Amino acid sequence: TSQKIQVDFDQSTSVAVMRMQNPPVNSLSLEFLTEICINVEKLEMDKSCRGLIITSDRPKVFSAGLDILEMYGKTPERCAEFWKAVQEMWLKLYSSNMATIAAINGSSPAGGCLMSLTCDYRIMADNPRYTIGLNETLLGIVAPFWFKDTMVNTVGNRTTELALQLGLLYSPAEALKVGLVDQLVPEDQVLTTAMKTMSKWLAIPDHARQITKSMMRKPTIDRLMSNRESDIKNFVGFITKGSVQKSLGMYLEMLKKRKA
Ligand code: CO8
Repeated sequence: TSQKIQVDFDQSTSVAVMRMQNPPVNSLSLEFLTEICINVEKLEMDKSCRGLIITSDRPKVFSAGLDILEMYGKTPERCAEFWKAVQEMWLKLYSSNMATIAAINGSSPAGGCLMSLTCDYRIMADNPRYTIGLNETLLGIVAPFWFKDTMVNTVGNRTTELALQLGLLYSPAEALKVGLVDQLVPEDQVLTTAMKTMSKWLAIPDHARQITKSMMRKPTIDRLMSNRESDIKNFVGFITKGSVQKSLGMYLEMLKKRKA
C-alpha cells in the first residue's frame, strides 16, 4: 500500500481507478514513477481487471509532468536511473492490455500530457484555466522521439510539428479541436463520464481489442525497446549540459516568481 497512489478496484465493473496524490502538483519524481509502475503492473497481472482510469486527486492539476528537480543539479548516474523510470512508465502504460482512460481533471503539461497520451481515450475538464501539451521547448529541453511518436500517433505530424517547436500548451477547447483530447465535460463530470465511457470499451471482446491496440502501437513501442540504452545516454548527455542546466534553472525561477 502506498500513499502517493490510490487504487480503487471495483470487482463488479472490472475497472480500477488510479488516483495520483503527490502534492503539490503530482510531479513525476523517481519515487512517484516507481510507485505508478508497481501499481500498474499489479493491475496488469490481475486478469479480473480489464479497465484502468487514471485521474488526479489534487485540485487543478492532473500532473505537472516530470519533476524538474530530478533533472536539475543531479549526478549523471541519478539522471540515468530517473530516465529509465520514465521509459518504464511509458512502456507499461502505452502497451497495457487494459482499456485505459485518462480523466484529466486539471492542467497536464509535458510528462503529464504524455501520460494521458498513453491512454486509449482522454476526457478533460472543460475549464479554460487548464492547459495541456508537450511544452518541453519552453524549458529549453527537447521532447524525446518517443514522446513525439506518441503525439504524432494521436494528432498527426503537422499538429505535432507546430506543438513541439512552439511548446504549445492548449486550452481544453483547442486540445479538443486538434484531437489531443477526445471529449470535454464539466469539471464535476470527468470521472463519471470516464466510467460510462469505459463500459463502452469493455463491451468489446478483450482479445480483439487488445490485438488491435497492439497492432496500432507496436512499431512505436519497439522503437524505444530497441533503443533504451542509447535513449538514456542521450538524455543524460543532454540534460547535464551546462546550457541546459541554466535553462532549467531559469524556468524554475520563473515558476517561483509567477507564484509571488
Ligand atoms: N517539477 C518540479 N516542481 C514543480 C513542477 C515540476 N514539473 N511544476 C510545479 N512545480 C512546483 C512549483 O515550482 C511550486 O513550487 P514552490 O511551492 O516551491 O514554489 C509548486 O510546485 C506549486 O506550483 P505552482 O504554484 O505553479 O502551482 P499551480 O497550481 O499554480 O500551477 C502548474 C500548476 C500549471 C502545473 C504549474 O506548476 C506549471 O506550469 N508547472 C510547470 C510544468 C512544466 O512545465 N513541466 C514540464 C516538466 S518537463 C517534462 O515533463 C518532460 C521533460 C522531457 C525531458 C527531455 C529532456 C531531453
